[in-house]
Amino acid sequence: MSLATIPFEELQNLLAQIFVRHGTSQRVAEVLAHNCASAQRDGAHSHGVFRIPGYLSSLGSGWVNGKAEPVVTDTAPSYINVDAGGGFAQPALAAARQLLVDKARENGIALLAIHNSHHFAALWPDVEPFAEEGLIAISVVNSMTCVVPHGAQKPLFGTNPIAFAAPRANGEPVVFDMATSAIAHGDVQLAALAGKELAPGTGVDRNGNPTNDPREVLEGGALLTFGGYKGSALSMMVELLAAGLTGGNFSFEFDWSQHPGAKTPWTGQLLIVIDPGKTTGAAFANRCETLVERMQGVGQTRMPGQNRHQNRAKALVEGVSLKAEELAQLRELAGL
Ligand code: NDP
Ligand code: PYC
Repeated sequence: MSLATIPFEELQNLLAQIFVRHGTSQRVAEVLAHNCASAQRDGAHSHGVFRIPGYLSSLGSGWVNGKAEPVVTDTAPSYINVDAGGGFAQPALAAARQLLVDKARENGIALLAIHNSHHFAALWPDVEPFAEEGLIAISVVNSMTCVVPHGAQKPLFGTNPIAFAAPRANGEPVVFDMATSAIAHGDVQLAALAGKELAPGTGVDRNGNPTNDPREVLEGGALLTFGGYKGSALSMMVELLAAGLTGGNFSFEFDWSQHPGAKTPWTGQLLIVIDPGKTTGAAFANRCETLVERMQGVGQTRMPGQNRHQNRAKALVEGVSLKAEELAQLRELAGL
């Protein structure tokens, strides 16, 4: 396998061209391209350019509206609702973002509830920028039924990630972003492509028997939650906040079987943004720094988000790395 590199801006433009060519508006294309190129740049490969064929097949199937115009409703001093119009969640967030920040700064906390939306990406790009401007952000999104609730016999939950970002005085923001399934569905697909086994305790086959074979998980099997009943409770919480509260679909509530090629879960997303400037305690970013230093002091050498930030720093100097065949395929999809 030979690798290629491409400058971040160039990758972003290439992806935007592809999205427009496959049915999105320019605005939606730019938001999705930035998100996907950022994931590739940061080495978050399960949601980098690997996702492009899935985006395109969903767009081509008519399942997702690539030209949707989100409708933002200023519901209450700390509450915003957005109807994403059957389009992607990230343009819906972008449409409401400034109002969300203004409300968080005004009131100390603000909530953005997005429904009628498709989220096919990593979640950290949705929260990290808030921390870069001194705010704390938490987001949850539900996906598609492929995870068995703890102790149950059949899948019901989605892979349902939780992302958190907080500003830190002397370093990159503290960010984590994790599926509540034992492994993200995207990583199962990557493992299947690479012919790799899954870790024990990750998934079951179509008969509910434990399997380490990613193909058995993908072909009628399912995933387990991480951490047994604890991850299962968190996954339930994600369903309730991302779908139950926002007006979006639970992971089991949409039926894409009549849309061959549909890949993007039609669900909901919740974001909560907090202005730590309202605290009566010491400056939050300093408190965050203290905690990180103490964690490192007791031996934690790898912080969540650290790998991504290291990959990003490298990519900004050397270019974003991807497989040469992927780059060729992207150029073809862009009509170049
Ligand atoms: P990982 O298990 O790879 O990582 C989870 C978090 O733990 C990351 O913040 C990661 O930081 C951190 N981490 C990893 N290893 C260590 C370590 N040894 N020590 C300390 N921290 C560590 O992610 P998942 O597989 O759970 O999720 C992958 C992606 O899939 C996420 O971006 C998620 O949003 C996305 N996803 C999207 C869905 C959707 O519906 N849109 C559904 C499910 C998942 P780092 O980033 O630096 O590696
Ligand atoms: O990796 O689990 C996943 C996923 C679901 C939807 C988008 N990514």
